[in-house]
Amino acid sequence: MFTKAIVKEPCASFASGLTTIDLGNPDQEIVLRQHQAYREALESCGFELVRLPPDDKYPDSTFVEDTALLTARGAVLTRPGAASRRGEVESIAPTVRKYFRQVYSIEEPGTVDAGDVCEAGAHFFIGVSHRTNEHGARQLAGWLDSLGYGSSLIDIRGLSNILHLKTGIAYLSGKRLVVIEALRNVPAFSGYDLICLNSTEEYAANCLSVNGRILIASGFPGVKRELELLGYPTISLDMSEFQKMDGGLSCLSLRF
Ligand code: CIR
Repeated sequence: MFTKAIVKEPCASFASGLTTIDLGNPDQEIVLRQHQAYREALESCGFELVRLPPDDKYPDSTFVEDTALLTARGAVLTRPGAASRRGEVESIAPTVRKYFRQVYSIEEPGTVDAGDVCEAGAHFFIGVSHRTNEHGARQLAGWLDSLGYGSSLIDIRGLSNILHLKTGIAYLSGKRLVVIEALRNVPAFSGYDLICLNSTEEYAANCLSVNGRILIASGFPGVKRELELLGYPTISLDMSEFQKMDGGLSCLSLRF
């Protein structure tokens, strides 16, 4: 069970953050409403929120997930691949240190966005992407090993439709993963039960399994139905404005 989630409200400069998607500009009023609904959904799943104030210096800073990896045995502060996001780590570090005794850091020349890191029980899948480089992925694998966790590196640099590994996969429970078609045949996923999404529902791959429920982006009835048939209660959230900035459900919080 998770008990706490760190969230950071979207700042006024949110729309000037990084994006590769051409879905138009986010509407700030709707952004704030969607973030509030997200916070309320986490609270309804039993989370106590650690709420950090918006920070206009870093337009992407509401996507807190990328700045740290929190595990039951220790935390790792990352070094984001995008230079414009590096300073976000310094501002989240005191909060992470407040709750974790064991805190490691990714060092230069390594880069890691924790959106590339998918925890699946005692094993972690680490995406090597255009944000997380091999050096960073190996440093992270080393820290995870010292905490007693296994990991596998998955090269996603050839996949143009996903920014981070977790844009395309989510861990549900047991040996079950949600994956997009392009990741279906990844050798590291053999032995897992895969729920493979059809191409029109790929944005829903970034769902979030928390305390017995699954937060899912609204507008993807196929995957919602499939998850419910498997016995997972779902909570649907409108993520339209975060999607415009390449963000998804997992990116908006750090859960522990
Ligand atoms: C970025 O490009 O860094 C942000 N606009 C979106 C980050 C999304 N984070 C995530 O998937 N973990």
